[in-house]
Amino acid sequence: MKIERLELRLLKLPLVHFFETSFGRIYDKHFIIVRADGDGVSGYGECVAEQDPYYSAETNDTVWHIIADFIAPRVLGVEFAHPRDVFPALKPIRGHNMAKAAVEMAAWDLFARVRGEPLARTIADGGTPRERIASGVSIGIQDSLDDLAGKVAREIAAGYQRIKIKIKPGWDVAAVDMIRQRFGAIRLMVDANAAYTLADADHLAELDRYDLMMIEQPLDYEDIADHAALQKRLKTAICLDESIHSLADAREAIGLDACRIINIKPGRVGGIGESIRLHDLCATHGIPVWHGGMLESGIGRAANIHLSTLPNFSLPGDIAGSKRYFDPDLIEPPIEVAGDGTIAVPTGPGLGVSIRTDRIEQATLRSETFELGTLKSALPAGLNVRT
Ligand code: OSB
Ligand code: MG
Repeated sequence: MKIERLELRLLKLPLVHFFETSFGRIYDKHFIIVRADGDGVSGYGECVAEQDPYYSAETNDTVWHIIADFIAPRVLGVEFAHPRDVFPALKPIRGHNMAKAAVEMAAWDLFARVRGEPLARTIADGGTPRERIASGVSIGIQDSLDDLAGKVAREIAAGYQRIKIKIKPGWDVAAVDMIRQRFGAIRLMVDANAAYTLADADHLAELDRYDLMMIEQPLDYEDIADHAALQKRLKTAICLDESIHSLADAREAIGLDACRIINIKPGRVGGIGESIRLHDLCATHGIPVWHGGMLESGIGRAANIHLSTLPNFSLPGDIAGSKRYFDPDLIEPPIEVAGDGTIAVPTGPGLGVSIRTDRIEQATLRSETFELGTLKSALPAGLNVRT
């Protein structure tokens, strides 16, 4: 497989409903779509970086810079035997996992389309991918507990297999208590997006009364040691999201019992290849994983569905139906959740969904293409591509 041309687009799409985490509230999603052309077909990648460096250090602007100046020169015209080789080829570039993952995802889609098989089959690598995945929802912080109750009621009625709510200091125990009182023994979890410190351990331990599936990323986004100390004081399982940037982080966290569950987001760890390796590592250690979400359009959402077909994705993911996020979505047909809270894995080649290029065009704020020979910024003079 060879990528002959890369196109970057920065898109702005309005969200159906604002989304609020402990970082703040967004009404529109700004994100980058990558198109990789080669062998007469196109593969698509979606970047999960946001406008602000709040969930992670990367932003759309850093992604653009790193792809244009460092990733494009290392992948254009290079023969890859398999897309799993793309991330290792980018090793000289430190960090910037979301930028790497966006290009790598386009390479996986391209490769699977050239083979004429759905991405799930390429990912399964000889195994048999599941045909449907279990779907959960992530409900943002609301203006009132009544608003929250309304959202929970709607998502349960839609069939979702578990409810996750975002928490932060001042919006935590009372919200969980209200949900347990009104909705009983549903599968429930919370995500703090790093909003607490170890000094809040006693307060967080109040959540132990509510039989939560897990508490996601209570402490700092790079911390592992304090999570290990907190896990000792909680009955509820800790799940790490932000703190796991690599397999090495996961090995450390598992070794220290800093978490009992891991949320996998390809953008956070550098792509689908690294996600498969992380999934396998967790399986070896008896750590269940689930697929996280970053409010993706249907393009990124489809890739997440394909990856979630691996066996150790044994808990419902943050992969919900398109209509909760964008209406219309960038794909046709939209991703839909069945009454039993499952989503069918698309069966066409690659991502298996048809991409509405007209809607991409309409949402585009900025675009640029990169081709061998016409690279605006080749590697800085004197800097060799290390292989
Ligand atoms: O922490 O999982 C998170 C969205 C943006 C940034 C971080 C997170 C989230 C979500 C949304 O929880 C999940 C979704 O896509 O529905
Ligand atoms: Mg999270």
